[in-house]
Amino acid sequence: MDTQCPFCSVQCKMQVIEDQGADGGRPVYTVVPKPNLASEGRLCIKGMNAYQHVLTGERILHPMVKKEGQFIRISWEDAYELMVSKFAELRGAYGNHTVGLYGGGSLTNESAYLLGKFARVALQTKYIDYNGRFCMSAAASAGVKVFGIDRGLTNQLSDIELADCIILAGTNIAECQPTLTPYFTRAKEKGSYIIAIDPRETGTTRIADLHLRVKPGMDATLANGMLKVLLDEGLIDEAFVQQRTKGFAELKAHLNALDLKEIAELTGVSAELIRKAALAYGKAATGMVFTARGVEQQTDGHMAVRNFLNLVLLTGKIGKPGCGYGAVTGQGNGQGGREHGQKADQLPGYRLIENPEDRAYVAGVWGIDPSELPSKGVSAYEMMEKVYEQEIRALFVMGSNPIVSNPNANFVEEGLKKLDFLVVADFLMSETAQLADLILPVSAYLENAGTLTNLEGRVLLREAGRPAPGESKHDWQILCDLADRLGRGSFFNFASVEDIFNELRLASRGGVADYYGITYDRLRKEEGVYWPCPEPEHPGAKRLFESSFPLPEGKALLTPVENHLPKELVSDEYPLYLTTGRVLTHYLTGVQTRRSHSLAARDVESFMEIHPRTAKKYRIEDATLVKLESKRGVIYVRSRFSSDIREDTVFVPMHWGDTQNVNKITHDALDPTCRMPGFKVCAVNVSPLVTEYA
Ligand SMILES: Nc1nc2c(c(=O)[nH]1)N[C@H]1C(S)=C(S)[C@@H](COP(=O)(O)OP(=O)(O)OC[C@H]3O[C@@H](n4cnc5c(=O)[nH]c(N)nc54)[C@H](O)[C@@H]3O)O[C@H]1N2
Ligand SMILES: Nc1nc2c(c(=O)[nH]1)N[C@H]1C(S)=C(S)[C@@H](COP(=O)(O)OP(=O)(O)OC[C@H]3O[C@@H](n4cnc5c(=O)[nH]c(N)nc54)[C@H](O)[C@@H]3O)O[C@H]1N2
Ligand code: SF4
Ligand SMILES: [Mo]
Repeated sequence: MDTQCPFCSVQCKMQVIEDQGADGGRPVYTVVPKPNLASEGRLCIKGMNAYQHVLTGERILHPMVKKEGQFIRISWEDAYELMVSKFAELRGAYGNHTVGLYGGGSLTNESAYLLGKFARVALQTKYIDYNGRFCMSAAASAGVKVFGIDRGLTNQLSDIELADCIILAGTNIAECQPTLTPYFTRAKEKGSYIIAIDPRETGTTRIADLHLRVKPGMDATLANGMLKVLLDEGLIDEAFVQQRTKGFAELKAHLNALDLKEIAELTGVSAELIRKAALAYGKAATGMVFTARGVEQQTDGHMAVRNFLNLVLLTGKIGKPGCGYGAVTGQGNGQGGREHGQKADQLPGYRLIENPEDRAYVAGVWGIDPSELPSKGVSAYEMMEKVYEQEIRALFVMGSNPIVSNPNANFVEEGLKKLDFLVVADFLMSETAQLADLILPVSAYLENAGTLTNLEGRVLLREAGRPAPGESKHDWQILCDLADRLGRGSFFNFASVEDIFNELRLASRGGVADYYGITYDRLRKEEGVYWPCPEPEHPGAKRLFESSFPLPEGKALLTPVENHLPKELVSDEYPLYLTTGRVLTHYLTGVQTRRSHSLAARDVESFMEIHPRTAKKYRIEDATLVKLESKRGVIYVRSRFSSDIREDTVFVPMHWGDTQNVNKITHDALDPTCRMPGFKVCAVNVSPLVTEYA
């Protein structure tokens, strides 16, 4: 089976080979990495074992309805009938917007596109959003504002080794996009100076020459410090700033008024180290800046990213070899999944649902009147608030596990339990599926063909390696079947994924994320195609912004960014900062990787990373169970000592549910611009679970 890894945004190509076991025993699987431009033939441990959760049992193989607390097998016809009648009943009583849709960044472009169309055309609800809101919304919205376009990497991966200085801010590439690590080690071998910004030591900070152990949530302020040094030391690319940007005067006035000592205090990084980092980047002839969720999953994530983009622009380090910016996209189709309409405010091709021209264009492609298109809805967590308030009474989840991945998870769970009707389309029994009234079995990556757009903005075709097992169906098939039963079948008349892609090409044509020139034929012949690609003859855009930005006058936007404190600060009652994130072996809410025996064996439960000195203060021993508590709830995890984490901060990964679901304690404040939750900082207290042995 030729396929792509279902997990992160690198989308490593691989082959899974099935051999019949001896004497009719269990089949044996071998995984072989396949050369391709991004992973260069590497696979990480998750990719190597990604066949396990899909091929070895535990798959949901037929639709199931919940009766008296038990799931009972039903036919597809009965499942569809139930959905149609429930939706009709609720829409009749409460209006179209009582049904919400919740998508995900693992869906193919075709399924994500269809989900957006299904919401607007088949159900005519404004309530649709997806898990990528928690992932890419800060960087995406910053990219759109500052550059006029949001594409993860502004240049190719091969530019990394041409960069003399690299800033890795809140990104743990070594554990989260491991097959990309050699790009950075090669850069280092060529003399590149690498700066990592992270409150804790990780596989990535270990590669770095300089590690700034920033206080959680203080990245915007730290970037202000670096900008100030650049300005004071005359390390600004004046010509670039004048010709290619706007807003310098305001930014300069703002930076002049800042005090580096105060910044050092606020960020927990000494003025000396801030200077060192700024001088290294400012003096380098070429350089790249990367941000990921450490900077972005903050209540000022949008502005924090913009401040790192200020660094890029002031030094003119973009649009040429060895220079650029990368928002390191997370999910397998985190990039494509945010372009074609499963976001509350969006239509395909990165068009906007509130823009009359965009509405008219897409309505034309879909063959409806623009007035039939609903307006914009709300972001993912805000949908959960609407669920709680019972403004949304039916929810259809496709490709997410929201009770584990949303902040303030106890509240979210309470809300989902109030729903009149919860439908989950999944191939595994996630924590959210367990709450469902109806479960629809879907195909997994080995079975479902389609395109995915990797972190570079390169569209890749994933072919199906085997038929969908049992009665499971592809996500897109379910949407077409349902649309038909809802009386909207004529708008969803697709026989194959390629048919859907061809409509997506048209719907995106002329938009920011223009896929028109990309065809399945090309994708089979070439190793993927970069967007924007407006014509079939167009080679695809490998490096963006070489001569201008897609904004008025072709200029990028510089903006002053205020120093910003996290929404929740430590107190006597909650004296430590909690930050959250990932480990190498598990993926997101762990639904898939916890079901892979090789991966589960490496990290079988959650943990709390804590500095030994802090642990001593709270009477915590290494490798013992602890209770972590915030204003929202409590979880129980095992301690893990690390002298590499800040003493005022503890870290817990996000890959476990139930009593180890870290989102039971994270808080729900959102970034005012992009509605990203502040997953990366809240205040907690910790205590040993067992204080005395009998
Ligand atoms: N192994 C693995 N790989 C994955 C995933 C996975 O679940 N597991 N998920 C994929 C997805 S969807 C995503 S979005 C990406 C995420 O990729 P990353 O963003 O790289 O991963 P995280 O671990 O969430 O956060 C990165 C780092 O930010 C640090 N951090 C925490 N708070 C702060 C802060 O206030 N400031 C700064 N500067 N840093 C801070 C954390 O210590 C962590 O090391 O990974 C993708 N790849
Ligand atoms: N505290 C904290 N919380 C976080 C984060 C953090 O750093 N800290 N990170 C956030 C980020 S960046 C992200 S991306 C979210 C992710 O959060 P979730 O969306 O909850 O992520 P997954 O665990 O990938 O859940 C995906 C579900 O969809 C199923 N699935 C996979 N592929 C398909 C498919 O093709 N079709 C269908 N129908 N189902 C499929 C899987 O089996 C799984 O049950 O979590 C966010 N939550
Ligand atoms: S998890 Fe990411 S880096 Fe690892 S094999 Fe899969 S796509 Fe590649
Ligand atoms: Mo993500």
